[in-house]
Amino acid sequence: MRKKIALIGGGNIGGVLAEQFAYRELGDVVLFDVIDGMPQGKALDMAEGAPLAHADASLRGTCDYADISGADLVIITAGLARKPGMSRDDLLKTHLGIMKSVAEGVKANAPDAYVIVISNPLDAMVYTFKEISGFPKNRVVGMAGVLDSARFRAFVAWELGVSVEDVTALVLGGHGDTMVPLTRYCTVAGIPVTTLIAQDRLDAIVERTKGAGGEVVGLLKTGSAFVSPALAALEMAEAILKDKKRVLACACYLEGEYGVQGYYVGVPCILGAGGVERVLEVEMTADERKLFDASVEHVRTLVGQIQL
Ligand code: TXD
Repeated sequence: MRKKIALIGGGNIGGVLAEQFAYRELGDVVLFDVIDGMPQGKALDMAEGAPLAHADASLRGTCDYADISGADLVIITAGLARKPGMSRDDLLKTHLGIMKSVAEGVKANAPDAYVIVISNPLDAMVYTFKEISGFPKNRVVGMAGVLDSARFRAFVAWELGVSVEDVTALVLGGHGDTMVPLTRYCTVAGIPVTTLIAQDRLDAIVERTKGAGGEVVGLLKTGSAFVSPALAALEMAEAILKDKKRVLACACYLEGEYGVQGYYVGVPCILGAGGVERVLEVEMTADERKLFDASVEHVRTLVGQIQL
């Protein structure tokens, strides 16, 4: 019996996710959106391509929440993409209303699902989903750190001319300009990157990582990054679906860890069949902790603007 995966939002990221989930045979896919015909058309097109992808998985599009009934995994991209000049936080008001409707729809139709939230502003949207759905913290996680860490890894690999596969990295904190790429924990095949790249170049890579989302938005002009975010969510989804116990930087609900109480913040966690199975608390220098705390403060301020 294949897992049932519901994608709430059939836009840029939702479309890539639907294709990847189905063609990798990770489960049967239901693509939900509010634009009549769009999810149905996208799903039908991908389903007709399945023979060429040598993939047996069902794909269907819908505008009816009843069709996500019993989903094992739900991934939420509902909302609007950023336009040039817009910050992630600018999306807050619009997306609050959307997330409330999504949380009610998922709660009513897939009450036992594991949920990965992607919609921006991420730290506020994943918090909103958890508060409205009432789902336990292990079953609601935000996708940001895996993407931000991938960007950091790519920039380090390009700088050194090495395989991206050999670069590991952790980007913690909120998903915004205050995110904290921890250079001290970045290695190339176990070799600390601080011994391979000069500090000024590392600083430049940190800054590019923090601005990477905006860099793509500025180039695309009509939307934001969507392939790398989809692949980042897929990494998290596979960890849950296959019980891989991956250690990944995810937006997790903290209840005392890192001195944070009752907010979603990007931290390393163990992701498996139980969702967020454990939050890992890493040592930080005073400087790193100062940056992390500033990022947490930004999350607190953002969430403080939410009236549920
Ligand atoms: O790292 C991250 N978390 C970020 C997240 C990385 C990149 C993009 N980030 C955010 O994801 C972005 O700022 C958006 O908030 C979401 C989705 O980005 P995407 O590029 O997929 O946006 P699209 O293409 O506009 O798709 C959003 C879809 C669109 O088809 C709408 O019709 C639909 O969401 N939508 C809804 N679906 C369900 N329910 C409701 N109410 C709804 N409203 C809009």
